[in-house]
Amino acid sequence: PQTVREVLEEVVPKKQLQLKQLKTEHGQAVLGDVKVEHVVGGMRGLKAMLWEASVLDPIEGIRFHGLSIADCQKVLPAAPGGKEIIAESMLWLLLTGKIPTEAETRQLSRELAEKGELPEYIEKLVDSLPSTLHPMTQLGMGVAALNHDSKFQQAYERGIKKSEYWTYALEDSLDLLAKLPALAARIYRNIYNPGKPLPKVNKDLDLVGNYVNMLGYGDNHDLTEYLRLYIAIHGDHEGGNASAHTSHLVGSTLADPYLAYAAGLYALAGPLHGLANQEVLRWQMNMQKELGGNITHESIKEFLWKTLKSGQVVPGYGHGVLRNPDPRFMALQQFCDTRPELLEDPIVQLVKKTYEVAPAVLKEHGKTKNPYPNVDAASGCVLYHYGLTQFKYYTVIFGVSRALGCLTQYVWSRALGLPIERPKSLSMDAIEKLIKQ
Ligand code: AMX
Repeated sequence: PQTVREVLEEVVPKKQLQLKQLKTEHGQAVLGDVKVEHVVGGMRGLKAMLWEASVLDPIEGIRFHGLSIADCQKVLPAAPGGKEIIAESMLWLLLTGKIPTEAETRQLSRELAEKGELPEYIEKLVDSLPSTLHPMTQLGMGVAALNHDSKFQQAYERGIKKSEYWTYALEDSLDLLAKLPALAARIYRNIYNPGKPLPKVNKDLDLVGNYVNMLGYGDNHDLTEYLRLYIAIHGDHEGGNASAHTSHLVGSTLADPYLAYAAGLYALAGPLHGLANQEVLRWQMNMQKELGGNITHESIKEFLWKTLKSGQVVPGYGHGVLRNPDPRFMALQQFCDTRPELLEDPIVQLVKKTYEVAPAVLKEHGKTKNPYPNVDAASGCVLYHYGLTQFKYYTVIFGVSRALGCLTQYVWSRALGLPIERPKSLSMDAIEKLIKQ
């Protein structure tokens, strides 16, 4: 089997050539207009970023190097004894555009497990934080502090050539990914099970297998499989979403991968983005409490209107790009559909029933451009069913996953020698002046 480095050594020169040709032959080609509504409207729909690993179609949803989630479920290797895609096979696809063999996937799992223990100073740092500090804040702090050992930063200080950046970026990215389960699990342990011993990283397990084991649910095969799927499909959602874009911007300054990804995590921690993950379940449980035994389409509809009329958004619905139900939502629902014990769970049922009602209500409400569920509508209820009931922690799991995409692009941005990001901003007066010209 080849290593991921060897495959990248082959792929990088081809992509470098492709970019060179794009710049020299088509540098002046027009991809769209910049309108005032773009400048004042969060740049929605503006084609202004290069992002290699995935492209999002508004109707079809995400494709990773051209592969849909269903394609990935068919071709990407699973863990021994499992069926779902694992983080390592998704990472390999995102990084290289190629499908790893089973042996290559296992080799990558072992490499990550061998690098998986946390340095002592990180353990001390995380253990010193108050358990009342939000787990996402803690995760970002731990990730940023891991840059103490950044190979990219050390090499930059030594004075390496630009063409070598990506190799150090890759080493940091693999080191960081390897340590994320131990970091995220330690935060969970400290907040929710203080004093409970943490297992060591098991060299024979895949990344998510180890994560679930360190969270304390290692004997729950179904939860492990769910989190494998969850972490693989949350990994990348093209470049313009807030976490990916933030990490890309910070990386473009040549801040190391740890700092770039920590920055992305803090974008993910906003309620309109990854924190919707925790908000959905809180909202659905309030709904459950308020409706009591009276859970009907009509009563859910009333609850939805109550949320909307109070000026709040319906968490888990709407999207900046998608205009259809999110295929990640559908994949997580399919996971439930094959497991009767999940289908019998009241909170899983409530999420399903809400989906039967919410799009029509949101259409009638008439504001959101996408009345359909995004991935966050589905993800929490299954975690809750399996006993992972602390929903303040849910965005951390999303954060562990998003490293796959953010770090992939960090490596590619350095391999392609992309410049520091510096778009032009305008004041309202300056916009008016331009319009008059
Ligand atoms: N409930 C109520 N109103 C909504 C809505 C929802 N779920 N989604 C959008 N709207 C409203 C917006 O607030 C906006 O109202 P305004 O004109 O008064 O400001 C209007 O509809 C138009 O918004 P849009 O163009 O359809 O969406 P957007 O691109 O500006 O924002 C998103 C996208 C996801 C932030 C928004 O749909 C939202 O707030 N959803 C709920 C939170 C959520 O689920 N976030 C997770 C997204 C996925 C992820 O990143 N993890």
